[in-house]
Amino acid sequence: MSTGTRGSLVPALESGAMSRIAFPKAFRWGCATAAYQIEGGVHEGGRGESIWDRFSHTQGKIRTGETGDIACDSYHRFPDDVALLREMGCNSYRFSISWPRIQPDGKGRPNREGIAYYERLVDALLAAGIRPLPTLYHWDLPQALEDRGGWPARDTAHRFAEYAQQIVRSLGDRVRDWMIFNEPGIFTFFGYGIGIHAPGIANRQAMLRATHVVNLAQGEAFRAMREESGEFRIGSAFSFQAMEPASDSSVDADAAERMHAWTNEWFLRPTLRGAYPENAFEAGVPEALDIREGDLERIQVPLDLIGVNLYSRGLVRAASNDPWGWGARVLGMGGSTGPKTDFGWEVWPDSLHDLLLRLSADYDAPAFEITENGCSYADAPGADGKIADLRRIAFFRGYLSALHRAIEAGVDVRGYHAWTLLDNFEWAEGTGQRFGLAFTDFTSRDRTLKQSGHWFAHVIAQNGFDPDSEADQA
Ligand code: IFM
Repeated sequence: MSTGTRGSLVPALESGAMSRIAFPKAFRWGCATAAYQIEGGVHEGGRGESIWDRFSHTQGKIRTGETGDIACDSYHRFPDDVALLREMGCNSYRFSISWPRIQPDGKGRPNREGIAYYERLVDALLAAGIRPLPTLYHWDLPQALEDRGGWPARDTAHRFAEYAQQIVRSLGDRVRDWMIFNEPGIFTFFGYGIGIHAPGIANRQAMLRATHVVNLAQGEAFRAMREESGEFRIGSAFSFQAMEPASDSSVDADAAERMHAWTNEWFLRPTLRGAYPENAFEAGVPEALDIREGDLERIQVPLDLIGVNLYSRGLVRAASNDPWGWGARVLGMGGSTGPKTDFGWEVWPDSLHDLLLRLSADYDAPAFEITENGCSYADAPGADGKIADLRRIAFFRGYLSALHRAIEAGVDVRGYHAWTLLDNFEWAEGTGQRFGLAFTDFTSRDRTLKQSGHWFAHVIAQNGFDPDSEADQA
């Protein structure tokens, strides 16, 4: 499907002379963050405990032994974050709202201090001419709800819809665009399937149940939000990877299709079409999901925006006896062929192009925004204090070129958010993986724009870049 140079960081450059890459008028440029990864202030403003507080304080769960207690201290230093966004000329900021700041016990009336924090943040963004794009759930479930069964328990869907309604009631006078979930596939699989993220449960049955309850929660939340205002534009951010067979064999091709279903459609298809992908069902899965009468109708909602979180591609081989029943295995670091980031993720810009074209064709050309895309590299300040993260610039050049080709091919993409604004608490990796456009000094909590941040500002100012120009290289 791809037309680009496979695996190249800068396909446009390799293909010879090319005209300037220009993004559509009114294209949104921004950065994304998440509450637990940046806020800190975990005991302030009446905030309750989240599953990530409990998990990160459990010995051995975080590679560096850190917690998110302080993180980037954005609870106090959010004006610094807004200043960085301004410096780069961003006109959109995707952040997340911490559920336990709003409902410390996961139920009941909203905590006024929690709401006030987000009012201050939103007001600062609006004053800077930046669209606030809050995500309602980026993985920090109130611990009290986990104690009552967490995402595998159906009641959590009702609790979530109540919380969603409270948020839009409180902030809806100044926020118009919303994202419901961040990466349902990741937090259910990592959190309940393999247990490497909070709440640390490794149980296939719990994971499958959680996926269905999350789908229900999204449908319920969408309706609750819509009831508050027909003016809201409501989306969700899903994790995607273009799945490619690792060989020319038909068994690998079938395996890649099954992985596409599990990875890219498990949440999207029920939401937009009211059905789970058939080719991902093996014996026992429908029963494990505990689908009840009327569930699929409650899940199906017309999202206004599809948020695309994409980092890499999946190269797939058929596999028998895999513990998940996928009949497939996505090759990891050793098997894939492109360059790798510090996290070991393959840099493969065509994945973004290919995935967008496929989803656009399969789902009647919905409106997309890129809600996350980025890379981890540990570049630190040099003797001159500058952070020369040239590999990150190469990464963005490649993915933005691929995105531009998708737009030229007719895909409706309205905006792009780099992951992430500043180096932060990267979940089970602690602060060990740096994805930021700004460097965070985790002693002083000072932020400094990296060279990639300056380059991003240049791209935003021109609404594109010239692949042939030296000035646009870095
Ligand atoms: O940091 C995460 C983010 O919270 C969700 N998407 C992937 C990022 C990088 O791992």
